[in-house]
Amino acid sequence: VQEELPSTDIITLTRHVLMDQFRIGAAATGDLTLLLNAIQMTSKFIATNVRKARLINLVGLAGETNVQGEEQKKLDVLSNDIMINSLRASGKTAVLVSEELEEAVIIEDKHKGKYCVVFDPLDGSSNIDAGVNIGTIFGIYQIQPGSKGTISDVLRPGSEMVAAGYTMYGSSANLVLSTGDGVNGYTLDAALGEFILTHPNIRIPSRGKIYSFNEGNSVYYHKPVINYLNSIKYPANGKSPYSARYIGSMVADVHRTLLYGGIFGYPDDKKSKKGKLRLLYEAFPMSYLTEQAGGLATTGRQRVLDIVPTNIHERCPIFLGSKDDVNDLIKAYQDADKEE
Ligand code: P6P
Repeated sequence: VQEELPSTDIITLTRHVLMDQFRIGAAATGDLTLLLNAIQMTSKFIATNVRKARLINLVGLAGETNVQGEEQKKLDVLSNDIMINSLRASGKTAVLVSEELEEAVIIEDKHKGKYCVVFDPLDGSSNIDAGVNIGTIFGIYQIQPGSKGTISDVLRPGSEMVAAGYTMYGSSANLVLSTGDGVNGYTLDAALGEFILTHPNIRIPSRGKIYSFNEGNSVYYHKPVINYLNSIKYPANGKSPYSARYIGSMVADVHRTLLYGGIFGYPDDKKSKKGKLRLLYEAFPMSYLTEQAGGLATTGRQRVLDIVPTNIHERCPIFLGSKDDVNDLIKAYQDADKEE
């Protein structure tokens, strides 16, 4: 029996992005590839530390000392530090926005480049003690023509991003990325230290059978959301109801939605007036990826990627997923608004 020979036509993320850039004829200076290499490195570093944390319980709170007696940094602080340092050192960035930092980082001239990166270094980290998948989410803008790189370069609609992605840390590290021409998934081969193309051209099904909401907030939900959820939990004309799947880690819930279809939602409600998720480095990147995979992302009344941010940490309501499912949600808002 012919033994399974390892593939010798391995497509690494770096090679695939370069092929993509040349194929779409981008002004391939290689800058975006080098920036994405810096992001890959941070994902490998974070993956290693998340895995270690699970093994030797490094997840303690900042301020404690770990088994080596070193000053213990919380994983999300560690993840933020490696991203800031690596993105600065790449020489390709001008403005950085992190969920962990109150203010944007404006890169000093000698390290300045033409990209702005907005990111949540370790989203869902409150779940890490339970071994739930968590992740890094990032979005990339190019600075505006003539700009030296200021906060106005990131207070722009998500539709102006040139790339977005996430790395999910679970049994393996999965990096899902779009540079504006579809979505591809890569899995870290720790032995090679490379992200390998494993999910080429991810397309979200036009309709799914899963809804992903934290229904613990139902008592606060507004009418359109209540009506929509009832329509899939108690369907008319004998259709079978949808299944509920909610992990409580955005990267994991969105990853499943991209692959299996359905709808993920974190609505605004009577308790959270603008919802909970952050616009710039959670909603924008995930909406960008969803649209690039053939899905939709809305606040219920507006395309998420059309929103113009007013501050770097603002929140927004978000529903994303299969286009037929999200269109049903949008119709629930239109019907409810008509009744007003
Ligand atoms: P809730 C994790 O804390 C997070 O920021 C996202 O990853 C996740 O989608 C959401 O919050 C979960 O929020 O209120 O359902 O626990």
